[in-house]
Amino acid sequence: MKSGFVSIIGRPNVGKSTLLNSLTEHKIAITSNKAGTTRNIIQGIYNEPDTQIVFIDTPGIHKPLNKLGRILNKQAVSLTKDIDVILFIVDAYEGLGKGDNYIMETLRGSDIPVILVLNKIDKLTKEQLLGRINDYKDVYPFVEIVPISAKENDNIERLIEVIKKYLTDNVRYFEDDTITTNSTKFMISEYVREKLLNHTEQEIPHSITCLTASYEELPNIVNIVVDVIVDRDSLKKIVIGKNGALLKEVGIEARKDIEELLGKQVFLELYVKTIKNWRDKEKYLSELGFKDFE
Ligand SMILES: Nc1nc2c(ncn2[C@@H]2O[C@H](COP(=O)(O)OP(=O)(O)OP(=O)(O)O)[C@@H](O)[C@H]2O)c(=O)[nH]1
Ligand SMILES: [Mg+2]
Repeated sequence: MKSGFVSIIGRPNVGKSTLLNSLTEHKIAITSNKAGTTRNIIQGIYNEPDTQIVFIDTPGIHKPLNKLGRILNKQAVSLTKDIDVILFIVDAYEGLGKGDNYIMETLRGSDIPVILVLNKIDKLTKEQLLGRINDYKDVYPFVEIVPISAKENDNIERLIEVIKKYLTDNVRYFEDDTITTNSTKFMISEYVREKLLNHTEQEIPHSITCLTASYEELPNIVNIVVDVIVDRDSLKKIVIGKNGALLKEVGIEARKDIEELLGKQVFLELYVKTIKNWRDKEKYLSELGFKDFE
């Protein structure tokens, strides 16, 4: 038996959450083409008869603009400690830049093995990929370099084999059928937020947060209410859409994912509410589950 904790860190939008889902073969974390999608620590568990790996997806490390951003950075950086291996994931298409250098600076001095994961190789030629490996290989003492495409499931099995070499425990932490430690209520609110991210542009997605307000399981159906919280009244109209069209579409799409998760029919209601500047208010941040731990 081999087991251990592995954290996935990197700049926003490099594909950390896509990788978590691909490693675990479940939709545990939501993903989108907008930087700043993940806002919480998300654990996904990989099980094999003789191996258990707890993968920890983190918010992208970036220059914080508000209190929420500072909390997210702190959470992500805290997960570079007390774990067995770090997967430092980069966007191989974009290549090495300030953001990656900043993260490597925070890793420097740590004795935890760091595996460089070059993602999005589906967008590169072989020659370009070799060039990228050269750019990164000497800037940090990576224990391994593994090119992958998280989206196309390319080289994921190889990545798991490489990770196994660095696992140090020999206990099974969770039952075999546990896929995440995040609560069902949290996952439901995230699925709704993912659909809203897909249907909104620019600053709007970042101004939205979701909270499962009620969850009632009946024999044949689960009744669920999710509050969609925006940080100013003017956004309410946009999120609801013309004659409620946007919210309706979000509801239909989210319900499909939730039904798949629960394996049951779902009745989903969405309510849009305003909490002014929630991203800067300690009180709401902690109510919404964003804890500033030190
Ligand atoms: N072409 C390509 N796109 C990818 C790949 N992996 C992820 N993406 C896309 O990159 C975007 C960001 O993916 P996420 O998984 O949400 O990125 P993240 O690093 O978790 O982002 P944050 O949570 O914002 O830090 C999405 O549009 C993904 O579909 C890949 O291997 N190839
Ligand atoms: Mg993410």
